[in-house]
Amino acid sequence: METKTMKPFPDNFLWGSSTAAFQCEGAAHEDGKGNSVMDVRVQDPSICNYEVAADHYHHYKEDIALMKECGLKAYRFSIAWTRIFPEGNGEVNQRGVDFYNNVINECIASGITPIITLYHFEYPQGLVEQYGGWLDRRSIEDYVNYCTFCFKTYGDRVKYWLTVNEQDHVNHMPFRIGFKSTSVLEDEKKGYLANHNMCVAAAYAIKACHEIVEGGKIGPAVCFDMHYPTSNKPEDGLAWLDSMDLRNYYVLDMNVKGKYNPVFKRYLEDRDMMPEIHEGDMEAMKTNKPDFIGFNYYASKSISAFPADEEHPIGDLKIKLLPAEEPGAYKIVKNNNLTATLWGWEIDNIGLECVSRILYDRYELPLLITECGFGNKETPDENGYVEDDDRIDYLSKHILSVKKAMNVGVEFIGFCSWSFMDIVSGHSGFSKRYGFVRVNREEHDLKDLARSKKKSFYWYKETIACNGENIK
Ligand code: BGP
Repeated sequence: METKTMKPFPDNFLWGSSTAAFQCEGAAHEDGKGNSVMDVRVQDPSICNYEVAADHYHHYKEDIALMKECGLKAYRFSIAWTRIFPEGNGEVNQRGVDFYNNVINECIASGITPIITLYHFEYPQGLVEQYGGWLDRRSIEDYVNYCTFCFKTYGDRVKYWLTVNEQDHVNHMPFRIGFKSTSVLEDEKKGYLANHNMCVAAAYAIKACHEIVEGGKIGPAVCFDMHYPTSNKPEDGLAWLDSMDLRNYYVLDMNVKGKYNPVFKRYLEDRDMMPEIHEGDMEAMKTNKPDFIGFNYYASKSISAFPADEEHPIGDLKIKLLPAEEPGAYKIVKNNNLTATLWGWEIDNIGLECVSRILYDRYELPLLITECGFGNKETPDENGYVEDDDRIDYLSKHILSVKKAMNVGVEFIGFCSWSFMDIVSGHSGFSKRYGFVRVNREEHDLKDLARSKKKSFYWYKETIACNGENIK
């Protein structure tokens, strides 16, 4: 809806930026850190691993000084669980504890609100080896113990917490849960068991946060792409409803409403993937709701009907990374109305406005955008300067969509871009860059890891300084 006037961003809006430990820290085997599933992941040799990353572990002071110079109000980062508990449980590693104390203190001294993700893909390999990790109920207790330790140790200074990053993506990627893929159907079944255990664990972590952290606020950080029906054919509309239930709502419905939405439940039962629900599980979710919804937004998807037939029977999941199409449910098709990044992610800021309204309507909780950004290949000039106009264009349009959603009543806590400096991409190594700050390294050549400000750094600084007045 258009309005004659536009509401400004509130004064306490958290202008932020994000990273994740395994993608930025490096020092993968330093100071007592244990292995996570990301460390032992078998990598495509053409892209870099996480050993050095952006070397934030050794550059954190410099990086936070740059955040201060940019005027960031918030820095969202994750704790690498295995720096604190190298095996996932048991002995605490004090050097890991100290590192995050230093990062938090540096943020606070710089006037930056820390927002901590407790679990961003880096599941302890030790727990996988001890009992199969998320596939076992013991994972619930170990996660809650780890979170409780973090709340007690850092909760005097950290008031914003995120339970699990992109749970949907973890569920569908066996390597992120720590098991070897067998058949897609078996993988999916395990993924939904892990999903259930994660939801129970998150509920008890929320409880612990509320009990331990004075004034603490905690929520999930889901991935929530906008989905549209490809056409006005009723079949596409129905497929869109299915994709929203099966891919977008199911985690949040468990987190916020304490229930399996009916379509998701029927889907799991019909495909023989329904996990066992123990007494008290759903009650724990229902009574320990998040305080806000954190979500990552990058792109939208166009959804078409995909009726099952002899050639494509129900359950014929062919796509291994993420089941992007499933006979009898839906498929994802190219949206000819949108342009895309070099990696095919369709750029759609209006989708962010739609998602914001959908989430706020359905869950009635304030929103925090935990990731939003533009990945690109970049060539700097001789001073390390990058003219990343595409990134500025992407971000200013997406922030405008936040402003428009806010203008019609959606409540936001803040906006965290992905990512503050260049870090290792989740799937595409160091050649896919997202930062406001360039890190001087290539895929396999570490160079000097020097930091240099890109054009977008100055643009974000100006945006924060005028509290988004320049976003029109
Ligand atoms: C999200 C993850 C991030 C980050 C981002 C960009 O899914 O939470 O960790 O990687 O996507 O993805 P990529 O790095 O693959 O471009």
